[in-house]
Amino acid sequence: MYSGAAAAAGSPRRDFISVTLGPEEAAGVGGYNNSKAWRRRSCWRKWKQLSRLQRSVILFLFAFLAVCGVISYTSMGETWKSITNKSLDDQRTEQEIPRLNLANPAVLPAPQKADANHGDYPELSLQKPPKPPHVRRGPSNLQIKAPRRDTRLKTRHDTMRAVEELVEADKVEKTEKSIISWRGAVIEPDQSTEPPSSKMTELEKPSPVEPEDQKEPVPINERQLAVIEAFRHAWKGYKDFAWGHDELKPLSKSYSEWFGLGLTLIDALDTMWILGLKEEFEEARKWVANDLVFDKNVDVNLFESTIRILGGLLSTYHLSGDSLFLEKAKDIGNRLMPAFKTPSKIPYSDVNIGRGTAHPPRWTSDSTVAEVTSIQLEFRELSRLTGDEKFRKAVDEVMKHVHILSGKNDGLVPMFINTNSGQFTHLGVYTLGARADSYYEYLLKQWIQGGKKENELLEDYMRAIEGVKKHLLQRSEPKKLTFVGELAHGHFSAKMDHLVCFLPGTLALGAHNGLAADHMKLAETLIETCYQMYAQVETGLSPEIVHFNLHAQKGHKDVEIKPADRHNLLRPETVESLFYMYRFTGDKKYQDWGWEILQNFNRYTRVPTGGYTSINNVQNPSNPEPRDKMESFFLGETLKYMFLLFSDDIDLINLDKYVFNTEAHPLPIWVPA
Ligand code: DMJ
Repeated sequence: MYSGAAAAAGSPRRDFISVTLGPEEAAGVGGYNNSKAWRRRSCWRKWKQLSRLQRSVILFLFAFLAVCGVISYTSMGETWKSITNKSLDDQRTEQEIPRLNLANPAVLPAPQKADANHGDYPELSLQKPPKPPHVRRGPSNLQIKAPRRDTRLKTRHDTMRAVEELVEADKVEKTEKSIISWRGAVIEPDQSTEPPSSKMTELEKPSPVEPEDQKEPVPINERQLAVIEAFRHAWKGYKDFAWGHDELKPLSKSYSEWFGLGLTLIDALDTMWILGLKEEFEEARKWVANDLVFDKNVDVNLFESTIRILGGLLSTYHLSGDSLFLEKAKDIGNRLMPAFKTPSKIPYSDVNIGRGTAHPPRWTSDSTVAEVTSIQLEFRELSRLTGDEKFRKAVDEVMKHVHILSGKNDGLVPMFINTNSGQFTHLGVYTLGARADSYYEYLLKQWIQGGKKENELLEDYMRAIEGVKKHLLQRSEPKKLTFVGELAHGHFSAKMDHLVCFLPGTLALGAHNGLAADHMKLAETLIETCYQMYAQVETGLSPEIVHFNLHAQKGHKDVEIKPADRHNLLRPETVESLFYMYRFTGDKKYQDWGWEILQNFNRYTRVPTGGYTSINNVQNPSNPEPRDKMESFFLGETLKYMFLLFSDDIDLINLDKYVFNTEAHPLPIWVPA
């Protein structure tokens, strides 16, 4: 027998449980009866023998145990569910990674020989990357907010980078929540380009991020891979021999300085982004973060540093969302402002960015018209981003001034303008080439940038194109190519700079934006001419300047080249226009022409140890006479436009959302179509 201690102590209050076993049960007397009926009866008898309190306590205990059981069952269920899901996720990831790996192009080809042609590019005949599963393009307009960690929201680099992004996304989750790393960019999640100023009109404020594009990404094709390969080859030369300097000298394996600001590196930043070259981008970003210093006693050209450095930093900021680039853009923007302190407000050509002083060239107080009128896209955008109107005011004033200035010829402008008087100088010479070219380009592009509202810009542009048609267009013999010549004091010259080949693209962009349809027709005839400037030359590369034959002569082509003009600086203008023409017409011949040009760059300008070089003689395939210099615009513009030309993805820098500055740096259209 067992009884509880309190019972044994004879306590009057029995607030404890006492279980008493009968003698038979305790001793097993009477034999073993384990029938169900006996057990039920026996239990019931014992239950009845308990006091009410004892029964309540037992019932309470049962109820408590039941509740505990239900709770633990539920939480076990959750645990199991998550374990099951996790293992499913793991399985999915394991299945996706190999598939994504297929989309990730194989290791890119080794450097090519200078005389390589397409047949010599076995590595470039890579399999077409399959559509990456679950990967789609992110918002194709401004990437001004931190991109979501969801790997499906990446841009078209996905074909190159999907695996890395999966890994990166995973890393990000495990590390700092406040910093999101995406393609080398370090982005603060709450960062926005919203300017602090309330002075901005609604339309001029940075556009909000649009809902992401739902379309499937367009895979990178073989020609684009060839561009990536070319870029990497050029970058290798720059990295090995000119890192952090302005330009590579690929033959002497050294570098040249112009401003001492890492010009090639900055010009190439957004190209790397667009091509999906993450590692290169990250490395370059580090240089910008740690080594790019503008506080230097150095004279820079206002125009060149605006289009290449300010433009490059702004576009990279927009593409990456990385505020480092905006900070640097502000810094250089501020340092360039002394250029506008002139009697006429027409800026000087040169600024000392360390001392804050500016001056014209030593031999004149004139500035170049194209230079003072092709810095507006960049400074206007800087104002919009910073909320500081001073940048925009300064450049708008120049445009307003030029708008009402006399000395134009049916909208065509002279090449020089005086910084003291504000008047055009060297009147009577009109060209769409050097010193005037991008004036026309920026009339249209500013109008587009600002949401097609600034009528004076449009008027000036339309009038100028009429002026071109009236004074500068002629047809050559024997092929009757329409070309843009020059006018000097009433005399027509059949001379055309390669620089003029920006015009077909600009005309096509205008037509795309609703301007006269005959602009598109003219663009089509002019791009044919620009192509012939390559095709009719022995190396298949255009010289810097051509002269067209106006009269048929036996054995003469349309294009004549003077000895002083037969160099090629790896310029972008024809490829740039091919890109616009392909975007707007879808005619594959433009891609094919660009492909020919790329192959000829590879044949005649590629330096085996890294880099590409400008050449002195496009007429001598056996010795094109390398000049030992790779201009920064080869990476900033030429290869970027090549890559875009070969793409069938209209959202890869959508032309209804971005406008390219004259150095091929895409800036947002303030009111996208
Ligand atoms: C670039 O710096 C720019 O495109 C500029 O507008 C003209 N010259 C070079 C490229 O040729």
